[in-house]
Amino acid sequence: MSFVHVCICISVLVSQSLSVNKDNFKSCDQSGFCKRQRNYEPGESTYIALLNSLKTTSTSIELQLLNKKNSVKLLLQVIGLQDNTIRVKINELSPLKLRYEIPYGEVITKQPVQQEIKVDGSSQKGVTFTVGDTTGVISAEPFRMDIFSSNEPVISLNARNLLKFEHMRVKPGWFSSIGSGLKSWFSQPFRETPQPDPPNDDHEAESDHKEGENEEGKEENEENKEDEPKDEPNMWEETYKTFTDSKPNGPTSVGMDISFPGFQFVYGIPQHADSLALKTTKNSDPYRLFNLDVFEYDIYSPMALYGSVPMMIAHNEKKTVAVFWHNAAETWVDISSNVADKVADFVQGNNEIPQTDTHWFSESGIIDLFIMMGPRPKDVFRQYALITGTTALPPLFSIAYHQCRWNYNDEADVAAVEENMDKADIPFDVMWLDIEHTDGKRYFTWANDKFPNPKDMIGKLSSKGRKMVIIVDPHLKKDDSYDVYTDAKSKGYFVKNKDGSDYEGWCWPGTSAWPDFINPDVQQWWASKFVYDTQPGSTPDLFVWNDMNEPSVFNGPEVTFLKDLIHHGGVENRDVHNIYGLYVQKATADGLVLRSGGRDRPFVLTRAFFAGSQKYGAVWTGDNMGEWSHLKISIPMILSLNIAGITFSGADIGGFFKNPDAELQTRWYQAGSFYPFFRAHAHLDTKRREPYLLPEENMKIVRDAIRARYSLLPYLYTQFYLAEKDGRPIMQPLWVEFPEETATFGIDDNFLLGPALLVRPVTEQGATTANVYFPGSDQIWYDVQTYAQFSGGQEKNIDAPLNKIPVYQRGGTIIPRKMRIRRSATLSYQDPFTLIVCLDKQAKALGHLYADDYRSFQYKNREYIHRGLIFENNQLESKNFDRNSKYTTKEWIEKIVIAGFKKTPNKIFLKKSDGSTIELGHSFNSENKVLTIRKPDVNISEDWRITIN
Ligand code: NBV
Repeated sequence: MSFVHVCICISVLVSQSLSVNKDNFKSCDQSGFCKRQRNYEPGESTYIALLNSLKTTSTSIELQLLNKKNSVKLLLQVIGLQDNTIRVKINELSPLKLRYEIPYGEVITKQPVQQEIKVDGSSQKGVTFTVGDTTGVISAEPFRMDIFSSNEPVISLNARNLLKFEHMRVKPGWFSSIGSGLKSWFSQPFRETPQPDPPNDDHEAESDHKEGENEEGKEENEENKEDEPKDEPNMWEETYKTFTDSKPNGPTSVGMDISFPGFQFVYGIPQHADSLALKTTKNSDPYRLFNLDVFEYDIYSPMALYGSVPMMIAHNEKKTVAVFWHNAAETWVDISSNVADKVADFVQGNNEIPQTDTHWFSESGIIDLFIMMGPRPKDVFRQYALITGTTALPPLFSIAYHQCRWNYNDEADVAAVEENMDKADIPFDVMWLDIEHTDGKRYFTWANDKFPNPKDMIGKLSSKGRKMVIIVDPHLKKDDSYDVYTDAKSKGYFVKNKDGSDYEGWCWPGTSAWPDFINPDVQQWWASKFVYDTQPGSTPDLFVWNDMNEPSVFNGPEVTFLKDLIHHGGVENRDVHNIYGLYVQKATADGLVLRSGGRDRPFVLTRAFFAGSQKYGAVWTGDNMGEWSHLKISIPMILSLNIAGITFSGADIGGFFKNPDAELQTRWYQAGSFYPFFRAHAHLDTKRREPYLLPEENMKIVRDAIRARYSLLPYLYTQFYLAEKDGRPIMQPLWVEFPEETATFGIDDNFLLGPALLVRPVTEQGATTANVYFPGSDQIWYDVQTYAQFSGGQEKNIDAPLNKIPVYQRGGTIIPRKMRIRRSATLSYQDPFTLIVCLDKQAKALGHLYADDYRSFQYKNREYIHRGLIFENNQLESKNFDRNSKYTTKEWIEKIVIAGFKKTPNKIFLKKSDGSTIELGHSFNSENKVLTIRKPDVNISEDWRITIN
């Protein structure tokens, strides 16, 4: 198929009925290792733990595991980590070649802090240990591991005996036929791979088997070759369509079952277009994690999409635990609901409890599992954040509204859109340009005929506080007159074919090559391209969007790289496939930081991602469709990303493909105004659909939704600040705040934005009512428009005509807002705040207010304001939450609204930090019980107290 043909197909499909072409993507049956691992039924257990190999340090336990069938040994390491977390690594004891391990740096920033692990006892049956509040049991025969929280089993590894290592070996019959020179070459590790984590303090105890045992291991392999698994198709070479994967290392997959006794609900492992609660895969393929550009993706499907976070949370009314499968190769996860069989028989007897069984398998690498013991959802988020990092505090503009389209055609078009938005009085912060802004899809260039003066164009946006984002994809056009390409080529920076030549494939520019972002030098080189003098047309108000970074290759297998392509250090794409996109975004973000000399926060949107991508910017859910079902599924998709750490995420408002009607657009804007990342986008072939083009009634409703988002930016920004500290999601499933409420476990059409706002977007065509689930039987929820009160612990059908978004503030919370809506968020930096206080049943409320310069890293130098707002005993007080902060601002408080105030107040006084007291004006609405206090006029950095008599 030619490049032109690909493009024609794409545009023909855009106008026809849409659904994914499943033929372009492998099913489990078409993937050799998936089929082998999934069908693996060991019957009796294959592995035993060799208790005489037990080695311990103060923070780790090591044991050898023996495969009884082929005598190959594995090394099990159990490492205690800070904050109730355990790391379990299983690798071949004597691999023929070192298996790939993701280095510390981008996914996991640094070696996690270790914690004491105590071996409580060992017998011929196994070993018991304790880490913090957690106990664990390693049973020897058969090998399994059970983890207990408060004496209840919560996680079992290999309880179903599905641990399976396709150990490195030479093709049967081949090793004996080669000479001794080649044999000894095989005993050398052929690439640099990180070594297992050293124990904290006892280097003596470090394994004595890494070097030198390769030979022994191979002898074992050779000796036991009759016991090797029978050769199955696709073990030593695999063909899919016209593509042959040469598999130079043969079969290398790793797999293991992970059971969650007592848990019926599991969540996470984005990215899939599916419900938030993961489903059993008994009658489908497993959930697949393999970064792919899936054209017109299906919904309610376990198919892989653009990004992968192999992190799963299990939750019940008593506990929340999570696992992170730290492996960047193609991975599949099977899920089934079952009844637990006996747990570690020497610890406790038979007991039948419901459980979710999962089975994980990756094509290569090792088993490196982080077990986060919670016990509450918030603990799990913090524990996961300690490993992979948190979402970096975004600049304020980037959480405001983004206007995007493929494409805004030229400078006049950009100016017209801006003018029309202003005429319609619709705020927006960012104008986006897609691939057509370039000279022939050569990124870092401009189509000079259409964009002759990019700096002036951006300057015009800047004058209204606005920014521009342009797309920079990772495929570089093969063109000897394109300096970015020739520079990378001359430096040897492209991803290589297995024969060492530069890999070439097709993408938007035609024949292209891909910088090898796995290489830190390439990351630096790429970053340097964003420096002002280097990137043409750049200004401090120009930001970046990385698309197609799975990477998407039109003529590649499954529209991506061949698995036997070679990256830096001789690593195959097979090993690192799912982290390529993360490195693209990371290198781009580095570039934006570099260009400002480290002063300004970057903004980079990425399509492909992995665990840890949250550190580098925002993610969106790719090419969705302008259909009601896609609006609906956007909520669980973004929730799933949020609980897996990727909190700064959103979906294309309106849907990328197709032409949504006015009602769908309106409802989508209403929902999208509560996405953490809020951007409208549309395909090249769709009708223009900027919000001012909507029929007037719809336009006004959309404008109100966007303006409401702007008024909430201070709250949202505060949430991002708090989340940067503790990894909490921005958009949250209800069970995160109400972990004991079983009715919330399956809900994914209501969500919380931060802890205080309950949102139930209307996602059904023609609907004029919506079922809202108000969580918390002791809670009061206040309609954010009318302050009407609703009791928690009930589902209620609410009137939701087109102009209504069911949104409620939780009693007991205080939300800072800015009610003066300007053309852009940047213009509101100095504007005053309104505090919305919604009282709980005890007439109390709490909130945070965070402010800084909204754009730079100066907040890391203590230049911020973080106030605690506390209402109790009819007093509202602002306290400094951080004595170390030292920021001054002109922002002040212009109004305070207190909802749920029971009696008519008499007098209201404000006491300031200088000791002065003044009386404040107020009004009280006895019908909806809302007290409005006017003009306290206090600077937000001050201490103050308001007393209501
Ligand atoms: O760059 C063009 C599009 C972009 O608008 C979209 O958001 C990306 O997800 N891109 C995909 C490539 C073409 C898709 C058909």
